Amino acid sequence: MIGDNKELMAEIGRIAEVAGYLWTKGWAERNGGNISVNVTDLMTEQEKALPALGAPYPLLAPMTALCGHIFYVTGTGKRMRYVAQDPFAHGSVIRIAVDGTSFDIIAEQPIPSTSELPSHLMMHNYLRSCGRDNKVVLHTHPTDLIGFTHCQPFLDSEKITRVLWSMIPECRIIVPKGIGIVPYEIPGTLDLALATIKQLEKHDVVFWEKHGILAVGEDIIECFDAIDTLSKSAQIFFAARMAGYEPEGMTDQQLDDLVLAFGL
Ligand code: 2HA
Ligand code: ZN
Repeated sequence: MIGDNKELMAEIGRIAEVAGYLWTKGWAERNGGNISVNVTDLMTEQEKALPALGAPYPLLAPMTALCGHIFYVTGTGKRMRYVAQDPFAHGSVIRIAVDGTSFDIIAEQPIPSTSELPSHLMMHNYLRSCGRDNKVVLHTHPTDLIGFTHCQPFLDSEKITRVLWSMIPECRIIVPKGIGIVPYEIPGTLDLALATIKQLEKHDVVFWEKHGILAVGEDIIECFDAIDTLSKSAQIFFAARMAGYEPEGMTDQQLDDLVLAFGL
């Protein structure tokens, strides 16, 4: 039934496209990474009322800013390379209950959601409650960016932001709010979610020490582009280092000129 909804299927197609990029980039070993996208605005009233495929899943805390909202989420243990091929066999469409305390899977198959779903929903809930029109939470494992998080001096928001911004002008433009840092936490935990939400007050991209990257935004392609641009900067930095020299980086003036030129 939802397969007839062209707008929704186009968005699912963009999710599958990005899942494919995560795999081909080498950022999604085994079941690494997860995606959730708020698709409420793309659903008809009839689709929003689809019956649940099984029993409701309770949530840890009520998601008061997400009552009745609908998400596509990748499945627990599912591989990005297969999400790319068949998003409905490796993820599902879920609906948050009207009181925000549980969710139902409503399409297309009863694929249990990513282990990070409670964290993703807390982030969606936080961002919407601040009035940010956030639709996407994207988590992935880019090798080069994770590499930076193994080096203590770079586990500093200002320092890592300055280094990556200064490798190419696009980075300053495409990631204008810079990078938040979350010290190591066990994957999938409430502590990791809460520490990430704290960083989302100021940033749209957060580095998780020795684990991965989380980006939020209004559009899945833009979320991917932000991480991809940071990865490009990291590659330039490491390529220069491997060639035996310290990359000069853009000057403060050059970075500030971009703020004026692009109204950042
Ligand atoms: O979904 O990447 O952080 C697998 C993960 C957990
Ligand atoms: Zn991960």
